[in-house]
Amino acid sequence: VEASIPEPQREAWTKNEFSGFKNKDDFEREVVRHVETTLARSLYNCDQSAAYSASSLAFRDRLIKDWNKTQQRQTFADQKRIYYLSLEFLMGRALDNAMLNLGFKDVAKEGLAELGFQIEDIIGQEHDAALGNGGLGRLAACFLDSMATLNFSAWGYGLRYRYGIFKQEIIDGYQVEVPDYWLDFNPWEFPRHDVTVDIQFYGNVRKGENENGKTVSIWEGGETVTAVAYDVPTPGYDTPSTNNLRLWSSKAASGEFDFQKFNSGDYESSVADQQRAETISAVLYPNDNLDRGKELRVKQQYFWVAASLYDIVRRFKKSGRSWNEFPDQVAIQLNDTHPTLAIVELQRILVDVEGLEWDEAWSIFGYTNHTVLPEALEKWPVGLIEHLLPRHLQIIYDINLFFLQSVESQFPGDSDLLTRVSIIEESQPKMVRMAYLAVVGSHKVNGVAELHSDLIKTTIFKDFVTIFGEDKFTNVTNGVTPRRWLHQANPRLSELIASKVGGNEYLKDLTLLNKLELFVDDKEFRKEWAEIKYANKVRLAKYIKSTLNINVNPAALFDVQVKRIHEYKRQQLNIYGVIHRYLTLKAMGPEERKKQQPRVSIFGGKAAPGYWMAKQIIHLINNVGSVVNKDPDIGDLLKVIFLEDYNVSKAEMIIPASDLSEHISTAGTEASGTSNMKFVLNGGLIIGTCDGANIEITREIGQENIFLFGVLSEDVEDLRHAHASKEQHVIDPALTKVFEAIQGGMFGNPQDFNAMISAVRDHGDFYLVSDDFQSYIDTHSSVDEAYRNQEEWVSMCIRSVARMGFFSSDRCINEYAEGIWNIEPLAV
Ligand code: OX2
Repeated sequence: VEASIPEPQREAWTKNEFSGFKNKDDFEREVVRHVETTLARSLYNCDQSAAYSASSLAFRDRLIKDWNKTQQRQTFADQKRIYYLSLEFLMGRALDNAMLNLGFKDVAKEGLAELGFQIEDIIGQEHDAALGNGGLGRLAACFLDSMATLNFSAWGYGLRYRYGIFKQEIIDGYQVEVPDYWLDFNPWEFPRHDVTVDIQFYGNVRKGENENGKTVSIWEGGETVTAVAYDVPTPGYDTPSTNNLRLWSSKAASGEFDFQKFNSGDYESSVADQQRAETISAVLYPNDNLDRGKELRVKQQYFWVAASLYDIVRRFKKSGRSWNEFPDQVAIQLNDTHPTLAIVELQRILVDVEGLEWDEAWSIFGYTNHTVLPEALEKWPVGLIEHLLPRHLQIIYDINLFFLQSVESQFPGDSDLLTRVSIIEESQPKMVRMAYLAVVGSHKVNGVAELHSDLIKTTIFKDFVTIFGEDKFTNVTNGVTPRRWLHQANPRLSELIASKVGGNEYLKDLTLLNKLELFVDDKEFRKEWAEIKYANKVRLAKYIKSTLNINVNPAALFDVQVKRIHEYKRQQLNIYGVIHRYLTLKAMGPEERKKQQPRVSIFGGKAAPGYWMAKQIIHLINNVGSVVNKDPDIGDLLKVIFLEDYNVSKAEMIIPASDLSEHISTAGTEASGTSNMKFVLNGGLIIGTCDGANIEITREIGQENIFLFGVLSEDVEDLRHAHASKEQHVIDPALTKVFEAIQGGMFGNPQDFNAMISAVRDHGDFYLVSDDFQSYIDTHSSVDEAYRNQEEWVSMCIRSVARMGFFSSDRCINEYAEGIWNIEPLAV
């Protein structure tokens, strides 16, 4: 149907075009209008929450204008688009970001002040969009910011979870999970009730004729669920480009609400059908780096992937091009294996629906791997896929057959190799190995930091390097957006930097930070730098006081570890180090104690609800805090803080307040890490292992500016073997003292921590906590030493920031665009 307005009537449109506010007065008018009409309130009834809603709507109106124009421009240019498929987008708050990216924060600040509000209070009203677990989801959000800023025609596709990551409460030292219902009022999304896709599940496959009379496989589904699009405009910084993040929500297909049942009085079961459909997009799985193989999770994956592909194909077909141009128009990036079924679904569309030949091999998919941890690699039981997606299982078998045939012809007679690389694992029950399917179905596979990209080639994908060659495997080291993680989170530092490096241009070309090197010895500059860090610490100290009622001294060294709680990330190593510090202080005389460097050890992070050991770690941290924090011998020398419900908006407050942050995973386990980059960018130093992106950070900033410790990844295997072969593992003497203190009941019921201690002492110390303990505490002593010399410390921080240009997510996107997507930005 032709839906556009005919030429003669267009004038009426253009002369009435809405252009959004351009100055303070306009902004105020828009806010008042939204308060009075959209929200149906008045100046007698306008609280901070209403002011937030109205301000957001005023900005949303502007965004959607830019969004519309961007979409028109992209349609008109008809160039290749990149589609970023991610089950997680950890966006955080949108208002502050929109204000800054559009360059209207000052206008909004003044306008809100005239209307009787402080901008910080209004920004603080917003509920985080928390549709992700941790680094993987936040990376996707940083990438959206960079793709828009760099003017790429890019779409994000994800799921619109009704419940994002749970809210964490700490009760009596234990984590308690509370549902995160965040959609009550969300001004940042546009429901597109006209953009829907019906998705099938279950059913049967038979042979039949397609529309062109060709014999094909026909899948007749047993259940249909409708996907409804919700669009979230994502603005670039200092550009009119505003891209789209399309999130799918599930609802019962119109035919599915059974009026028959309803009318015959079986109201309950007709509603139950509806609820079953809505369950698909109801909740984000709260596991980070862990695969649990639940049926509902595959249902989510297929639902999202099928809806997205339908949309992508629909858009392509509208351009009227022939299928052989598809790879020139479409690039799809798979964020981990979660969207791997897209490979299979596209094959189904092309062969079964479009009637094309199987062999049209297209280089459309790129696959990003984020982990080598075996427990995180997705595998689905063959029976489950067969039941849920019968045609897809056939296609997976076909893909595997053709692949194994080519391996066999390349390496005749190597049946061990065939077993090793088969997409189907011959176990009981048989499993589909999603990572292998992703490798076979993609033209490029990338890791997320150099060490990690090397490791995938020598461990999980070793055989595939032999088969496909080195070129298929590449590295794109992660990055972060300096807009959110410096400009927004740390406005004063961002302003100070801008005053030295030639204005805000550096936010679009982060390598310009290197101009700061010239000012390292500038006394006045160093002073301002230190003042800003101090002010950020004061702000965090106030927050700690208001939430936990604990006084911390902002002059103490703030030592921060905030990330998901995981044994491989080793928060246990940190807390054992804290206990060691406490015991050492206790053993000192008052005079000696006075000479020690005061510290605040700050922890934050969620444990997956089913991850018992991680929950024990949280419990121990809290118990240690409750003993240490009220010990009069210790006072300000040591405080232990656990910040509840770590999320993106809290990260924006915590990261700028850190002196030292901990990135202390067992070597070879953290694929990259991205908060390490954020901390350094905000003028904090790192204590870390030679793991993930720490290695490249060291290379960039210089090893004299980072505190590295611990075993190297190449030694990990041998150490683990050595532990396993011993009867009882000999543990580090300092760590033994820590264990004795815990077992003596110093931090509550020792039973609670038996499993943690046992993991080290009796179960092979898989994460090498004991091996690294001595070097960890020695390195912390070096930190204390270095922190005493504040002048030198601040110089180290400035030098580090000056050398962080490499870690912008803009650099990542340019690397993906050139090396994987083969796509150019669109001129604006
Ligand atoms: C995370 C990785 O653990 C982290 O190291 C990395 O920085 C981040 O992804 C972004 O690449 N789930 N989360 C991750 O991997 C998986 C799987």
